[in-house]
This record gives sequence, structure tokens and C-alpha cells, in this order.
Amino acid sequence: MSTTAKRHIFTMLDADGDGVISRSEYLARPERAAAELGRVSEDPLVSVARSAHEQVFASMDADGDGAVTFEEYAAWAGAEAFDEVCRQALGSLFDLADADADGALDKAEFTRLRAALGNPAGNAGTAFDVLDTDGDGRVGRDAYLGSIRAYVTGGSSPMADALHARRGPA
Ligand SMILES: [Ca+2]
Ligand SMILES: [Ca+2]
Ligand SMILES: [Ca+2]
Repeated sequence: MSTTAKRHIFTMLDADGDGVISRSEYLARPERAAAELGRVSEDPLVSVARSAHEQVFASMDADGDGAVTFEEYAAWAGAEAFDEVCRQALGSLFDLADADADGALDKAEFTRLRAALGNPAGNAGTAFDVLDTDGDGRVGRDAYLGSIRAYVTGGSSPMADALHARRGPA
């Protein structure tokens, strides 16, 4: 992943812009996503999302001081981190959005997930169409996670900008 892409994601995760991703800032993400996706806090899928994000944070925070600096993030981000911890966290958010639990997101579920993660709703349809390669109106879990992996390991994927951009392509 390019430094620009890392900076872009780091900036998104540093919600209050103080230059570090704090533990509470990061762990607020699954809580907010769950709430926006209509999941109650006792939902087992919310517990899964919570613990998956705990693991990501512990993995990112190399010195264990409860705050992730850009240096820590930049050294951490990539294929290994994705396979070890990120996949579970991103998959847990996918599952929160998969309201009918069929292992795929339809356009409405996908749009809600993106909104819950703070992505602009405007290009959700385009991002969905890129991922729905066979045009059946559904995006499977593996296709979704695979496209994000392609982004973090290769620096680009068809939906990279749509997925991560808040202010347009980096
Ligand atoms: Ca912060
Ligand atoms: Ca740290
Ligand atoms: Ca579904």
C-alpha cells in the first residue's frame, strides 16, 4: 500500500484529528456500525465485531501505549496484518450488514454498510456494481474481503477509491 493510501486511511481512523488513533476511537467504529445497522449491543455478531477490532488495535499498537501513531500504522499495514487480523474485523462488519444472513450483501445492505463506515453514500452504487461482477445483485463475503485485500496489498483495486475515499481518490 502506498504511503498516500496509508495516510488516507489513517486520517479516516483518526476521527478527532489529533494525530493518533486512540483505542476508544478505534473501538467506537464497530459500535457505531452496529448501531447504524440496527444491531442491539447484545447481538452475538456485535460481540464478534468488538473482539475482532480489539485484536486489530492490539496488533496495530506496537508499543502498547493505547494510541497508534502514523509510524506504527504505516509499519503495520499490509498483507500480513490483513490476513492475521483485519480480515476478521472487516468480515465482522460485513456480517453486521448482512441482515438476512445469506453471506452476501444486496445493494441496500451494501449501501448501509458503507454509510455506517462513514463512506459517502453517493458512490455506493458504483462501488457495488464494480464488485458485483456477475451482475446478480449480490456481493459475496469473499469477493468483498478479497477486493479490500487487493487494495491493501497491491495499492489499487477497482473499488479502492470508492471504498476508502472520503474526499475523492488520493
Ligand atoms: Ca485521534
Ligand atoms: Ca502506540
Ligand atoms: Ca444478505
